[in-house]
Amino acid sequence: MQYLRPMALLCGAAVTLLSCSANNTGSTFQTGSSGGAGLDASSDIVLVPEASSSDVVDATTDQGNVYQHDATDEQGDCPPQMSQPCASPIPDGCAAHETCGNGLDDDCNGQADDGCTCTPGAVQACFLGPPGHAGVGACVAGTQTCEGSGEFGLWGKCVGGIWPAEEVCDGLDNDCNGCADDGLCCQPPIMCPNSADVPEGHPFVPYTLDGTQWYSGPATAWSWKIDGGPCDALLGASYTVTGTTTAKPVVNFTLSGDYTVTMTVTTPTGDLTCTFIVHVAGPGMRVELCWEGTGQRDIDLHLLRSDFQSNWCNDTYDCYYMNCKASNWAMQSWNYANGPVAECQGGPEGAQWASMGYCANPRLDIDNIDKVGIPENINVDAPLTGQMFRVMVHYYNGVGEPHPMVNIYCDGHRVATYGQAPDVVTGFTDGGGYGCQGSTWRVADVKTNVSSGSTVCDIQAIHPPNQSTGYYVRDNSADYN
Ligand SMILES: [Ca+2]
Ligand SMILES: [Ca+2]
Ligand SMILES: [Ca+2]
Ligand SMILES: [Ca+2]
Repeated sequence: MQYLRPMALLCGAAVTLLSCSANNTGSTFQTGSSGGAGLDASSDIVLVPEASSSDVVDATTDQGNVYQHDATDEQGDCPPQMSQPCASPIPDGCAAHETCGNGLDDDCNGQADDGCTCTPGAVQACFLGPPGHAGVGACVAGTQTCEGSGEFGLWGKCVGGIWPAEEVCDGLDNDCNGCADDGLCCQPPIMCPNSADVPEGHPFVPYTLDGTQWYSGPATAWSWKIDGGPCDALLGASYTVTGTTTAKPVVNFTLSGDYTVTMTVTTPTGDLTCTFIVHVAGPGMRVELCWEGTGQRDIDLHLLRSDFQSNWCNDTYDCYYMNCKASNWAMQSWNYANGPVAECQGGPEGAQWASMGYCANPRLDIDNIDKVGIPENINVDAPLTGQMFRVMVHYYNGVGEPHPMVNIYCDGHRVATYGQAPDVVTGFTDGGGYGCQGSTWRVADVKTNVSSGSTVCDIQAIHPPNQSTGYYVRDNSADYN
């Protein structure tokens, strides 16, 4: 049950502060525009997650039989043993009503946890398909972010996963009914990988995608497409790839998260495609910042251990561009163990960390001053349990009003996102420069809970004083608060 594990982790992490389920009464929102379509709970419509109303009608037939008919129609001489239907397909498990807080589309209307309230900025694992098929076969959970500017929001679109699809001849269980290539008459020309079997990636560690593991026949061309997380959408791409037209491209990921990889190999008899997820996980807690106008605007990420109660831009306690890089390391010790050099030697200051012999903890891995399409991120590889950290974003230099976005990861899972459209930060207008002058955005407090080597986080957004909603943007203040 690869799907359930991260779900439990995220809910466990969020339950105290992010209100994973505690506030999901949903009563105010159950008549939302997208919910309550009155669909037959036993229909298979979510096999096409973004189904339009016309798709709904088409999909009410039994999918398993549809595939079987397709296969036999195409290949009349198919040996019976090669076109066997799934003996006991996993039931869809659709229910009459949505259940809040589980990230599933219980009522199979094409939206997970629709009508459920949540705390804006919270991120949870989700699945767009019949709940019974979550985590089965090729299916992989995605994530959804809680949207809204009020005290409570609604879950946004579930993205980044792999949903049930029509069964194709590729060695995988594409429709996630428990049987691979069921109902088809085929000898798979390609053996696509299950995402669960794809090795995990790590930031700054070159990652080779080897297409020959999955296709060994004649090929005239290869192409690869990679879709990443929220910052990739804003920046274009936070990773670099070499060899995208070869069988073995090498990816250098800089951020944590789930990356959807689509491989297409052109063969003499047509194109073959595999789609799978590469999970890239940095250890501990990671905070990433991205913004529009990289290259022209310099925006900086700051992280303070809350118990220090230091001002921002304090060169001893605040981890930021001034003191938290290999080239200028001058931090007061946070009493955390250093990380192995492999965790940072592939980064921008990798050679300098390598010469020091370790990756400091915390550290600013990427300080983007004037480069286009590069994020900024701070890592705490091995935080202590019960400790609190405050995240701040400072507009150092530039003109205009950028809309910065912050993502927080714990154990490689994105658990909070602030500033993503439609909930952008406003009033961040003053590129004020040195000493934390100009616009500053106090983003969130993150409390780390560490046990048995795993980190879960309780995260609380910071609002303006005496308010329970909104982003807290200040001007010309380096105060902790
Ligand atoms: Ca639903
Ligand atoms: Ca649900
Ligand atoms: Ca199947
Ligand atoms: Ca298949």
